[in-house]
Amino acid sequence: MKSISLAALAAALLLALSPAAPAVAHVVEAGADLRVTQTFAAGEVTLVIAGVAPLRVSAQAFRPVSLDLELRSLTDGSRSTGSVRAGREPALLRPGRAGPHELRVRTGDEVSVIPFRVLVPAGAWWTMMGDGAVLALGLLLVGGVLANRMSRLLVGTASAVASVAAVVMLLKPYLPPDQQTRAEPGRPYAQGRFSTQPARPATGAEFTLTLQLADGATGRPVDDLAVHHEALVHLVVTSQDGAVFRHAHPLRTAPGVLAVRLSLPQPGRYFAHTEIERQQSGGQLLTGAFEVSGTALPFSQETVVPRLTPAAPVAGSPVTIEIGTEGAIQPWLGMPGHLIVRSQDGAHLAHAHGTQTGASALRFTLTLPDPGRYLAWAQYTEGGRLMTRHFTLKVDR
Ligand SMILES: [Cu+2]
Repeated sequence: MKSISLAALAAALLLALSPAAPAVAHVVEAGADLRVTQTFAAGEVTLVIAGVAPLRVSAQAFRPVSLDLELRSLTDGSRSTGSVRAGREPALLRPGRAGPHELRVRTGDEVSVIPFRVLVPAGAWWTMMGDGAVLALGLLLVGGVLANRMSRLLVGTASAVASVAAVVMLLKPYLPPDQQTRAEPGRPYAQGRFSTQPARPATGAEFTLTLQLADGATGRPVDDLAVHHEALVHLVVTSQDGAVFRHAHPLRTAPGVLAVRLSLPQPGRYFAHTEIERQQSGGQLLTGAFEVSGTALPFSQETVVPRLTPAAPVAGSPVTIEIGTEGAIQPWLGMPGHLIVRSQDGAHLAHAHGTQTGASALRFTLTLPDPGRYLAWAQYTEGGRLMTRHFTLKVDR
């Protein structure tokens, strides 16, 4: 019961101290599992992180994959290790104390480093109370989330709030000290630089696509990415003609550095579009291009004929796009369906979320700004498989 009253006290403090609640609240829901999707060469893996003491880390993947995990405190260097296989029981990791941590995730020779902050280790409220700096920071970070729960507290679900308070942990990249206290409403734009290793990838050969993010004002690495739609970054790679499409979630390998291994079947020019979202800021789209050499390898792309309303879409007004599916859809990246639409010239990329309509259809609504031909890909998970269906859209004036 003591923890409940402390939680209530903390929640009350949080209400007073959380002016930036909406910006924080969209990053992650307290009490909900934290989900971070990343694309390893071994396949797409969604890490699901729950609890704090211990931290329960499980993995979901379309293919069998096993991961070695190392949780490291950046405060005192203490470590906890474990391993997890996709679809199996979670690994249990034990953070030694509150504060910034890194979770290193390794499979094969790839390592991603996910920074986050453990705010309140269970059963250590008195420690927190004694640690003024950590407490103040924790209050600012969890403010929005707990404040949302306050009304629930008032209507009597105190235990729910207490459990939230006891296990609150935000998967929140740690910020350099001078940025921690600056809760500005909008951060400068990030500058993104795409590069490939090797510089000129060949068809069928694995290469690394790297995105380096620098702060538009300071030039320093951008390391305050918020998890949005279950990933730190969403990368879409498309061949200029739209025949080849990849949607990946690069690994954070160092502050401001995101990398993913790809292999592409067709030579020519490719576009890279990346969606990022910085803490306390809006979303941003970064665009790059690169060339692939070599000879074309066989590949195929599944297509679909969508139902459009109106049948002839017009620039500047919404079009509803309905895609038939074969069976029950499972959520992917937190949504039933995703629609990615690129203008022919690669200058415009839109990402819409779909709703399931009936047993076997997905519906998307979006507005395209300019007339022209657009390339579109609908993505959803069906029967444990990720489906990608391509179609084109002609938008009239
Ligand atoms: Cu994505």
